[in-house]
Amino acid sequence: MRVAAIHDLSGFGRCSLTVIIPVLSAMGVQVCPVPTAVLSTHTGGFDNMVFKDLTDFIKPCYNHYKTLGIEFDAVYSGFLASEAQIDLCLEFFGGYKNALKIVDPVMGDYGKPYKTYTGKLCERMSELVRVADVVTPNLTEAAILLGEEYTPELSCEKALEWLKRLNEFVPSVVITGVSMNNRICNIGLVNDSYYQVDYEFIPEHYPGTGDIFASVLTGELLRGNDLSYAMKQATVFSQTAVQRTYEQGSVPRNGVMIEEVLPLVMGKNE
Ligand code: PXL
Repeated sequence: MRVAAIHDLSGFGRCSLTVIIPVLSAMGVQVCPVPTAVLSTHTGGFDNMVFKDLTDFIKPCYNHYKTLGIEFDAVYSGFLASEAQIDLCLEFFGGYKNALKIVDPVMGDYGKPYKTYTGKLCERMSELVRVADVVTPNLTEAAILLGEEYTPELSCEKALEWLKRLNEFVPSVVITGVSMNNRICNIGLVNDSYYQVDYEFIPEHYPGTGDIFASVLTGELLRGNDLSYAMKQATVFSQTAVQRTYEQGSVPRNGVMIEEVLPLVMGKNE
């Protein structure tokens, strides 16, 4: 299995490609990174980070793969560096019609867009979501996509309504980090079936958790598993990794310490 991963490369802080490559590789999937930007650190909590926009790189990279006849089983997009990258991703997805299309509409968290995300980029993310087979927003991103106000808690009715509205244009929808009914869970909708995977609340937030979740989800879907199973595996692995990081008292902005838990996703690579 081979995935084109259109995400940023942040050197320090364990998010995007620095977790996506090890997780998917451990699951037996070949990752071909198509970097959208190179950063010294992620955008969440370090002063004076260095940011190199790679918008100009994506089209020549796509053209080269097409010239070589390289095929992908999945195309998986995440953090984008500019509005123009929406069009470049649309071209990439359009060029691999048979690939599984995963859009993680990375835009923000806790009700706020990330530092580098402009209003226009957030607005245009909904165009990208429309070509996806699977979309994995967190609660903040789901609110932005739907033009709704972010609230840290959702009622069950609202949660289901949000899933259904996203499901009108994406076949498989997963919303992560939803607080409802005094629980925290990841919720999903596919073919009119609702899935909910609860997990234990940990009073700390680590950047990159969503990338880890979406990578395991992608790996499990590529193994031929259904969304419900993939959500369970992705939740359990993310939770275990976060728990281990929390127990070690690591600084949150340094990200999730996946190194020692990676063997847990290796499981059943035949
Ligand atoms: O994990 C999402 C993410 C990806 N890439 C960059 C980020 C973040 C979240 O902070 O800053 C650069």
